[in-house]
Amino acid sequence: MAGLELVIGNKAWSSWSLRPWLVLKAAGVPFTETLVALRQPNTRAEALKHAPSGHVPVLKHDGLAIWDSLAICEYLAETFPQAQLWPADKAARARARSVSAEMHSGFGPLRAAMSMDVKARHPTPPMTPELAANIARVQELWNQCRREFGAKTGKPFLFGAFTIADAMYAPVGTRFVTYGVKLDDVSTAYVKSIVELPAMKEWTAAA
Ligand SMILES: N[C@@H](CCC(=O)N[C@@H](CS)C(=O)NCC(=O)O)C(=O)O
Repeated sequence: MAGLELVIGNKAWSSWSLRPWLVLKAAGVPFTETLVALRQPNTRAEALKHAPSGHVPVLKHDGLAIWDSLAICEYLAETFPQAQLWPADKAARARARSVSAEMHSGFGPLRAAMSMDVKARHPTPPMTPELAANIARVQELWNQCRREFGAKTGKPFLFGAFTIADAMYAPVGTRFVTYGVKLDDVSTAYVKSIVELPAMKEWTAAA
């Protein structure tokens, strides 16, 4: 099997790159990184050298280019089944896919008002009704996943052990830290688990 190469954006800002990067770390497989510098005049041209979407992340493996964070995560789950990147239980897996897709396709106001900036600390942005609703919904779904699945396992992540769902929400956790958003107790503990993950620390240190 040819090596894995993940094409990513700057670690400070590229929340979409962070997600599959964490999943590769969770899978424990070696991979190389290629940087496309974001916010440059030639960013799109450089990204287009790797995939036709013109965006990062892109995973290159066995002659394939796979783009879009969630598609990459699904490919990794399929390629490395022993890593259990989705929960083993069918109901938990369905919920993990639901909340991952909800993150991938939604939360526009939160993403716009609080862009990822892992090392920085910024003032909490003005609380529009749309932003407040996004923050409330994230906490609601984290609480539901912890209550119905994760907490029962005695492990700290949404479904117990770290899965793709946690990778999808990791940059939301770091945003809440960066922008000083006050959270309920369950969400505070969950964010702490994300931030203290060795792979998350490694990404942040490299940012
Ligand atoms: N839906 C895509 C979003 C990818 C995306 O927007 N990537 C940003 C970096 S985080 C990017 O490529 N920005 C450069 C550009 O749009 O020129 C995914 O999930 O991977």
